[in-house]
Amino acid sequence: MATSRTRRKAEPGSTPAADRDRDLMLRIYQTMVLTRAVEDRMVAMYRGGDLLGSLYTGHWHEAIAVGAAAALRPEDYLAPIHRDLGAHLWRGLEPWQVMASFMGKATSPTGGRDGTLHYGRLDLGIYNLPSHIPANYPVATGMAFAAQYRGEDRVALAFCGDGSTSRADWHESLNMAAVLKLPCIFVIENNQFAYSTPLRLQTATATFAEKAAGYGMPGVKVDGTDVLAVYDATAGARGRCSRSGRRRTRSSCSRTSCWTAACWTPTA
Ligand SMILES: Cc1ncc(C[n+]2csc(CCOP(=O)(O)OP(=O)(O)O)c2C)c(N)n1
Ligand SMILES: [Mg+2]
Repeated sequence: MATSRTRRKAEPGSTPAADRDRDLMLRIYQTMVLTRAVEDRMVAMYRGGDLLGSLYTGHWHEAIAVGAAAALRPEDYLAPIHRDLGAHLWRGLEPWQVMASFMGKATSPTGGRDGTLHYGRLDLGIYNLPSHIPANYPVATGMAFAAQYRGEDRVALAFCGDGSTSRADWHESLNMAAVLKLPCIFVIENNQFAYSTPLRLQTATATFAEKAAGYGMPGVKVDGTDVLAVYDATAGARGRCSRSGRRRTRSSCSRTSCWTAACWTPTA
């Protein structure tokens, strides 16, 4: 999470923070802070033996989850993973509902059937995280297909980690989305490890963004701790994906399926 001590000048061509929508910036900041606060509390509860299942936090992923979710419209589909509580909170999930899920309460979004984070909120356009990762990728591809088939102006955005990119369903999803020119945005949260497997054993390319070219879609790499960079990259991808954006830019052939790779560089 960028702080005043780490604040740097805006990237060339990007809008300086001072010129942005103040209410939007405030809400993004509040949601990132809330995400960290909720997860800090959950860590304490986990250590105290108060949670049923295992706990993954989105520490240092807040800017990716919140920045990407904030750049979408409410009608767009979201397919988060275990690092993306911030996206849920942005869409309106209440912190107590997260706690209820991890404690297996009947009041949780899954009615107490899940003791971890496999909850979703269909009414908020958030689909349940399938346990096997990145099974949310084919789900997002399907949601984008549905939107395109129905002629709706909405996109689907799916998150995944660096380790998930080695799975077959990851590649199948990207290929199908690109071939069918679906309004889909794929975000890779590269935190350099998948459990104990380091990045160098996961991919032979320097970045995940460059893999996009192999599928015939645009790819960008941004600093995943820079919420404005994530927001801008996602907003740009959404513009290329959306029906109205395609009409505006007349780029109907090559840009209908998009990709944003958000990479996190450890600072400590
Ligand atoms: C198909 C599958 N294999 C293994 C797991 C167990 N698992 C849960 S999180 C995780 C690490 C995933 O690494 P990465 O995709 O880089 O995400 P990160 O946790 O680093 O954010 C693993 C192996 C799983 N959920 N699904
Ligand atoms: Mg990882």
